[in-house]
Amino acid sequence: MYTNMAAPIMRYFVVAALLLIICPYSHVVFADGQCGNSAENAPESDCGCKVNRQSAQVPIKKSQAPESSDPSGSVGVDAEGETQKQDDPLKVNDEKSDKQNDIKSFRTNSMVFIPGGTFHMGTDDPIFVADGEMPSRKVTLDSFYMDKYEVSNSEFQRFVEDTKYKTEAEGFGNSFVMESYISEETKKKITQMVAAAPWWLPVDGADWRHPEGPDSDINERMDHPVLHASWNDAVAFCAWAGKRLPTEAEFEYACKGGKENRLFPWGNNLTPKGEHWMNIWQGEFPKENTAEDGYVGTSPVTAFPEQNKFGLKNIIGNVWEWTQDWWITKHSPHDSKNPKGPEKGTDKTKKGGSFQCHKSYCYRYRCVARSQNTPDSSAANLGFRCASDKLPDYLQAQEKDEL
Ligand SMILES: [Ca+2]
Ligand SMILES: [Ca+2]
Repeated sequence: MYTNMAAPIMRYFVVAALLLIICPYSHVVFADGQCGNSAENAPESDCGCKVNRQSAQVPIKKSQAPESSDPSGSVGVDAEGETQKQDDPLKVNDEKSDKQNDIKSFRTNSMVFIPGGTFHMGTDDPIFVADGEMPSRKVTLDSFYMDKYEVSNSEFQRFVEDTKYKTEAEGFGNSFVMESYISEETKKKITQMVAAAPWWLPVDGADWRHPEGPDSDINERMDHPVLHASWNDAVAFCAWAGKRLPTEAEFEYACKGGKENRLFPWGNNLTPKGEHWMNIWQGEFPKENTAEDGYVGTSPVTAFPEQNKFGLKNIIGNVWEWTQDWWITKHSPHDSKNPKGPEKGTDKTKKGGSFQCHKSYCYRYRCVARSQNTPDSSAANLGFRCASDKLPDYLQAQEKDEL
């Protein structure tokens, strides 16, 4: 997995050179290709946009060893406002176990109907030019169905139990986790870091059952999104479920919910009615995660209000979501119908941003925002949901039962 290092290293040099051209007046050159003056005092970070299996990895020198004093992600409040212990950032209180056990069998595989139509994909007012957020172009889509929720651990467990599927992260033996979410014990065993994104660490034994490494589990997070699923894993899950991944155009159309020139699925107000409608990062990134939205890490896929008229939850925020499309940043301005992206490529496109996104750094919890990873990559902030041309038979039967 760490072979063929020359090409990725060259890619970073080329990207860095381009950024110096693109961002000549910026104080900050972001590792993931974004320009911005607003974060000039912040260290580089990118929500994992460039954490790929092919990324150049270098040994950690003693002086580069992850700091144990970084409090980000280690203190916060959960949805009920309970303070969490600093030494165990993601563990919920024991009294919640009964409730959590109840949701182990809770299904979150329902789909919503997205009526076809024409919309403007992308924007002529991009925040991140290098990401290819522009231009605004007219796209027409047929009707389709979209999962109402991100795929949960509970749903993914059903798939694994049924098929004995082994994820790519399990095969490789590691996956990427942001440093502040990793226990001190696990950090001590990490010997490599990603040259271009040192706050992301390849953790041995991190996989969908162990999101922060071998000493973590999902027992109390069965209704949270599955993490560490590669694009290939996501494709396999959706096929098992009688579905497929959404195209990028479908994802963005579903996200925009019929609104034009708006940042978020519901409009431009970050906190509509004074409430948090998505799981992102509050506080000073990356030093402090105040979790004003209720969550230091991921939230249940059912959390927060429906984000637009289609009834979708967490279509932005919580975890990044894979789409079908290969990544490209130069888009045709011409009208298109049911676009599926380029024929081939090296990276797949992901949408929606994650709980690790903050405006000062990864302002990508917007419908037009986009990023990419290689299809074998996986991380602790990356998940997916499925789409479908038709409602699968078992969901049709389920709908009839509910009538
Ligand atoms: Ca949050
Ligand atoms: Ca999401």
